[in-house]
Amino acid sequence: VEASIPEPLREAWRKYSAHEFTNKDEFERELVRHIETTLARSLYNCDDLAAYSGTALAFRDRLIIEWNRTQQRQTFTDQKRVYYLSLEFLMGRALDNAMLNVGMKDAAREGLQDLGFRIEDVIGQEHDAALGNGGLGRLAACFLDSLATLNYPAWGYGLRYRYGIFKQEIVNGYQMEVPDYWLDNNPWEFPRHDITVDIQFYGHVKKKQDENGKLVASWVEAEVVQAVAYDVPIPGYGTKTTNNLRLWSSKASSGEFDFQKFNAGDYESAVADQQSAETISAVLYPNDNLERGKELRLKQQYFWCAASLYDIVRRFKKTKRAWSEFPDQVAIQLNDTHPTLAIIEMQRILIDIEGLEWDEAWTIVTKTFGYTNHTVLPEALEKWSVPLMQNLLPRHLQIIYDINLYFLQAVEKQFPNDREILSRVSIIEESHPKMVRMAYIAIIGSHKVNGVAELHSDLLKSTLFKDFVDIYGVDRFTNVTNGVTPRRWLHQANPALSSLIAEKLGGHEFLTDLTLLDKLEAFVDDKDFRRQWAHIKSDNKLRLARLIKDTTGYTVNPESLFDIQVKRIHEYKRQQLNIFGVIHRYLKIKGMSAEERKKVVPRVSIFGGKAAPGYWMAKTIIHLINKVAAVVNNDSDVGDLLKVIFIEDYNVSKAEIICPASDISEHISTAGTEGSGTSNMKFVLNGGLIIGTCDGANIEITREIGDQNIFLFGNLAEDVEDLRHRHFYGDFQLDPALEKVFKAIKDNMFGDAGDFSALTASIEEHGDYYLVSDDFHSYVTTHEMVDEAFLNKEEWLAKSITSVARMGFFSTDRVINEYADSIWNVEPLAVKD
Ligand code: C3B
Repeated sequence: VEASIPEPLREAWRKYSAHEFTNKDEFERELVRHIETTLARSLYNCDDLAAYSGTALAFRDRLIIEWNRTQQRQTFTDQKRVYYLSLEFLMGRALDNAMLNVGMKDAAREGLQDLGFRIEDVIGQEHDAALGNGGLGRLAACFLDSLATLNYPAWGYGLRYRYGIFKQEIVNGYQMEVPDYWLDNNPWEFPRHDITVDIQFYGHVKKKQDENGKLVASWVEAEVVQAVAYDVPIPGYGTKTTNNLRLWSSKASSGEFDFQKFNAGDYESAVADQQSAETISAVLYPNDNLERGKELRLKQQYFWCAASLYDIVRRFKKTKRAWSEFPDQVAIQLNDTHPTLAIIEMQRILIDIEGLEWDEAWTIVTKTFGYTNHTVLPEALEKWSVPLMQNLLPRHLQIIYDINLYFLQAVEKQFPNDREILSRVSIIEESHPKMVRMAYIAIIGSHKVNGVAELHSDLLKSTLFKDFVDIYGVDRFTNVTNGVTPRRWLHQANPALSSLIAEKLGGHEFLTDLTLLDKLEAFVDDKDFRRQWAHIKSDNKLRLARLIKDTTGYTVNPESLFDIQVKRIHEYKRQQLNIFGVIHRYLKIKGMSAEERKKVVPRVSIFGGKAAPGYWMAKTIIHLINKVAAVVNNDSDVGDLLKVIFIEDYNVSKAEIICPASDISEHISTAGTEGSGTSNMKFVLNGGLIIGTCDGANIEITREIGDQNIFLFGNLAEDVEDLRHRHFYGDFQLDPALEKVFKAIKDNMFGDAGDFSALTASIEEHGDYYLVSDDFHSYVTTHEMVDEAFLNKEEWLAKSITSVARMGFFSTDRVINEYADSIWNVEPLAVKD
């Protein structure tokens, strides 16, 4: 059925077509209308939540009007589009972002005030959309913001999890997980019940003849699950472009499969099937940098890849172009290996369904895909067991075997005298059971592979993917250093600083060209400017102190040095190094005379982050932090000289309060383990200094801001392997200061020492894989330098301002332009006002 209205009837449409509100009064009218009609409430029963829902609906109308226009424009011009496939989108709240991006926050503030509401209270009602674990998911969210802001025709594709990342509660110092049901009252999604795709699982493969007598494979007797699209509008900042994030939800197929059961009277089991279909998109796997090989996870991956590809192919086919033009119209970026099956699915569509020859199809596939690697940690690299894949996706496994065969034949030709390279680069690992190495498929099936910071990309080339550099040449591998969106992480999170900068630079242009920040350096010596800068930091620290008081009950002195480490809890990120350093500081203060204590720089050590529910060591670290907090914070001997805080349930909206409030933040991973890190960028952009190892993007941050403005410590990546090797052969000496810390723990200073023995043993007895002891001395002496530096307020301010001025490189706008130029080959779409 042709759904498009014929030209003669379009006049009426044009006349009545929806318009967005453009000022405070129109906003108020829309708000009241939504409250009274959509929500069926009135001025007699309108609380903050209803005001939030009404405001969100009013802004949603605005977004969807622009969304419609953007989609029409993109369809009409039919330029090449980018599709960003990510299993995680850690979006956080949408309302504040929407208000700022469309430039209507002031109007909304006044409008709400007229009607009796404070905008902060209204914004605070929104539930975070937390469809991600950590850095990888948040990066995807920042990318969407930049893609829209820069007017790229781009879509995000993900899963609509019923439960996002769990909520963390701390009970007696332990992490407890509570499900996060976030979908109630979520006004930001549009269900598209008309956009569905049937997705197959299980079954088997039959060869049959097509109409030309050619043998083709066909995947038959499979179970079918339906994917339903939910669309989330993504507004750009200061532009009319509103892109689409399409999230798939699973449901039982209404097709034949169930019908037979219903007709056979097997009602209960048909309903049970429905429930089992719905579990596919039920929950986000809560692991960060860890893969566990569960069948449901593989189902999620295929379900989402297949639905997304079907959608992309359908859009392409509408244009009636030749298949060879597919890579000129479509760029697909794989956010880590999670969507690697999209490569196989594309090849399957082209050869089994569209009837292309293998080589022709494979050329199209490799020109279309790009793959971003985010980690070198071995436990995070995805492998799927062959029997599992055989059962769930029989046709895909055949295609994988074929790809591998052709690939290995070519390698053999290229390196005729090297037998070992074949087993090293084979997609199939010859283990028991055999495993499919997803990263290898991603490399072989893409035209570009990139890491997320220079060191990381170099490590990929020299270690993990070295053989592939030999095979394909170094040009297939590139680096695109991560960034953050300055809209959320400066303008939204730190409005006062954003205004002050705008005042100095004569406008907010820096928000879309972050390199303009360099003009701030001219004001470093301006006394008045420094005072204002310091004042904003104090206010932000007060705001965080209030959050701490409200959530932990502890009172902290906002004059103290705020030292913050917030990120997923992981041994490689080394929160244990931090808490051991805190214990060291505590013991030192305890041993001081009253006179000596007067010289101590008061400090608040703030932690936040979730541990994967099954990651026992990470949970032990959280437990230790909380036990140390309970002792230190109640020690009247120490008072304000040291406080330890664990902020429960760290998430995006808390990060927006935390990042602007640091004096110093910690990015202290074992060198060579952190892909990039992005919170390092958020903290510096908000005027905090950082202490860090020579790892990930810390190195490039140092290069940009100058090594006098950062506190670097610890062993270098190039020395890590050697140190580990030496530990392995018994060459290990526990650092003497760390030994004292361990003694305090073992003397039950922080409760039952048995609770923490695994943690100390991993260092003392099991080889100290993360080099906590090796870096301890350098870590604590660098912290002494931090104290010293903090005493010189003027010098510290100068460092803070200079650093912000030099952070222009770390915007995701720069990142997206690099991907667009060097990987996607797409152009922004011109948008007229
Ligand atoms: C993360 C890395 O751990 C970070 O260093 C990096 O900044 C971000 O990705 C974004 O590139 N990462 C993650 O959050 N989850 C993974 N499974 C792998 C990497």
